[in-house]
Amino acid sequence: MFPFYFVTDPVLERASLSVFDVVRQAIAGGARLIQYRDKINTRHVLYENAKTLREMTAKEGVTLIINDQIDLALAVSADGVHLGQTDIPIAVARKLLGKSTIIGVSTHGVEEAMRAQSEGADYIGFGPIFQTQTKSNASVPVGIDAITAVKNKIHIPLYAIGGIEKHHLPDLCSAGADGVVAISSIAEEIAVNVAAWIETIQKLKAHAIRKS
Ligand code: 3NM
Repeated sequence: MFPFYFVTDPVLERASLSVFDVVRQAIAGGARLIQYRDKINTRHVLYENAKTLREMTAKEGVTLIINDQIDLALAVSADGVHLGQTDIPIAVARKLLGKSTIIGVSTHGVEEAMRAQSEGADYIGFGPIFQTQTKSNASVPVGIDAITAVKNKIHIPLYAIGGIEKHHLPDLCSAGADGVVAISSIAEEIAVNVAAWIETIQKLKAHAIRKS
């Protein structure tokens, strides 16, 4: 179980920082689960980038997930794909990708989460927990308590996403989040922040295990 899920976004890429630099920094900080998410570039550029990211992640034994595009995931032998609610059905994705490929799904409520699980998702993204500026069409924030409501109904891992800052981690972990995604709040110093977030989450989870 990876406590921190690193998702790429143009917010992270400044003039001097490419998507490769961003991912290199995330890996240096200890990220073991990376999603290549790019809603801007052409599919040709996406393919070239994904191919390079696959080489980089494979070398480090890091899991690479491709956002939305199943053919791209197949073309670069990614470990998985992350689907939104408006993408092709999970069952179809599963048929195309096979049993061992990871399929994650973005969900925004208990019903979507339960449906994702019953249709064969391996994990869910759940959010936005808080208001986010990073996703243009993000839905209404669900709040931390919604995590517990979802985790009471599903057994697959839940990654909390949307407007998450480091000080939210204790509440997110006690609500039942298995891991978190954060984009804007780790952007300033990616490697340093990813390392600090991972350490914090691991300590919180170790503490929870001791308590139970
Ligand atoms: N998906 P930040 S929110 C990519 O709710 C994404 O499904 C969301 O970025 C969802 O940590 C989001 O900067 C953006 O708020 C997360």
